[in-house]
Amino acid sequence: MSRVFPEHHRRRVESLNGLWDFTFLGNVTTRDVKPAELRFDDRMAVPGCFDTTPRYAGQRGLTAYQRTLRLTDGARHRLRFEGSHHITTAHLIDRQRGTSRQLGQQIGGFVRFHFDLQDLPAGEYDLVVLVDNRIDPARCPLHQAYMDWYHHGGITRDVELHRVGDLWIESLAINTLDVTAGKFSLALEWAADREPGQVPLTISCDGRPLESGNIQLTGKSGRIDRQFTLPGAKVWSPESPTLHDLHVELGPDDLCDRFGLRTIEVRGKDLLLNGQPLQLRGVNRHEMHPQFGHAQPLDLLVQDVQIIKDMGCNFVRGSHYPQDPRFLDLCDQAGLLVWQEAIGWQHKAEHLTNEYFLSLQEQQIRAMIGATQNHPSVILWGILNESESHIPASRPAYERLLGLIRRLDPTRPVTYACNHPQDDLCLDLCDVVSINTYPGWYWREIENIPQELDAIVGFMRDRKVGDRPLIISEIGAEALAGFRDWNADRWSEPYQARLLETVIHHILSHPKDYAGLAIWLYNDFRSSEHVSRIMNRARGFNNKGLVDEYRRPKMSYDVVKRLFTQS
Ligand code: ADA
Repeated sequence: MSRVFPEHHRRRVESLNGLWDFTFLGNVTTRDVKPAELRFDDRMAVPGCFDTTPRYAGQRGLTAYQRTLRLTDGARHRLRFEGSHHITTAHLIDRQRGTSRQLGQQIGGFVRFHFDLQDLPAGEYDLVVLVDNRIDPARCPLHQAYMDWYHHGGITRDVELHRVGDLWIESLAINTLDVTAGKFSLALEWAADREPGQVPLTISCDGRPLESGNIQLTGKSGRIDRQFTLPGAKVWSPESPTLHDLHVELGPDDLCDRFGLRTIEVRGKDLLLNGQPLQLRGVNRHEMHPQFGHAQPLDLLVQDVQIIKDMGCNFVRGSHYPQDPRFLDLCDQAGLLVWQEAIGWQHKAEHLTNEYFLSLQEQQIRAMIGATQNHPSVILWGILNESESHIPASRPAYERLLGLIRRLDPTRPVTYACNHPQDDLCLDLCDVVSINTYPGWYWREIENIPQELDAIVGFMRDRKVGDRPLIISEIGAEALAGFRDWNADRWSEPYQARLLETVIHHILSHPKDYAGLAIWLYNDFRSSEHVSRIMNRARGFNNKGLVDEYRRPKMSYDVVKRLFTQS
């Protein structure tokens, strides 16, 4: 299940998770592969990362996955992937008739995509999915070798076969209009293979009907807008994360989603949740694990949410790509606020002025918002971590991408994490200013941290964005788990704990200057194999986690917990 609850009661959905046939093809060009002639010599788990299994650990190349697909009738079906890395090309083979067709290609991981199966007779097919985890800046500039995380390969999230028929729900957006009155809006987009005419529409919330009747649908696609009030409904907040179950039935199709009644807005330097000022206390989180890579089992997600909550956090920044929708489901339930970010890391102006790169970014943003916009936990959208926003030529990219987010979802503030506040040229395009900074680690000493942080507040004034909320979106130090000695210097657990104590004291005692803090970071993770990273990263890992890669706590864990929970 790609969510923690069933999304459909009426639409037939088959999970394609399981053990697929597999072969590692290596350094082969995708277009040279004849999918119907492939020989499979291994088996692989879906979802999963083939390159975390001992046999293929650390390998890069083209791979092929195969399984049988049964279509019970000739209706339109939709093959839905929640995430696959990094270039995914799907083919459908009809061995009886000796035909093969390419269904489509997806560039970039961490987001949902689908391929539709149309005009196919009922029967048994072979689905062959070519998955390429090579770093290929020309074809897939979203995944670059220099980035500070290991780019795992494989079909990493759930795969489902949906029978969508000839009228289906494309998307559903639910937004709070009035928190106290319990008023919300719903925008449903539908599509059809032929004009549907009159069809039944039923909308219910928490099992209670809100609307039931017939609706006239004209054309082959359209949108249905509604507003409803839930009298006496409880507001969603970190302290009381009340969720509502919405179920829409339209003709033969249906869709369930959950939502929470809450608002998020910016007023001056404050971030307001349900009208109340909020100080974010949290961590950055990478979807990484030595055994599972980016493919996160549900029990790992449950553990992560438990641990993050245990530390007294109310906030998680999903660095540096969209987090698994099931993680967001768990955050919705636990009342954890989330910064959901489109993939990006230290892109140069060369990328930010490149049309292909920007069109891929747009695709990623659309997919991210489309799949995760109803999560009440998501309070911020972010883009392009630490990219060249100080170069004049980059500004149009920021205008375009932040503008797209605002058009798709005007209800949430937008931001990007900047690591050069002194000369940034795009901060005025953000609702929330977010700064990554590493005093006491990459430069100067722990004693200088308060002064360095205050300098950021000064830079914001200089750049004329001093009137907006400021989040310190990364700050931290490496600590090798288990390394403690009397010097207590850099790389040791006590050094990290002392550095974070200084940071937290300063930020929590200046709530008017800092709307939030996201410590870098929750979990240790494997960095990229690129030599520039390995030379700066002991074990080839980024060790700035409060817990190690297996989620075992370091000394800093207790410090953060004490400081985040005491006030
Ligand atoms: C940057 C970057 C992070 C990580 C961090 C570090 O701020 O955004 O992804 O690489 O530095 O550990 O140095």
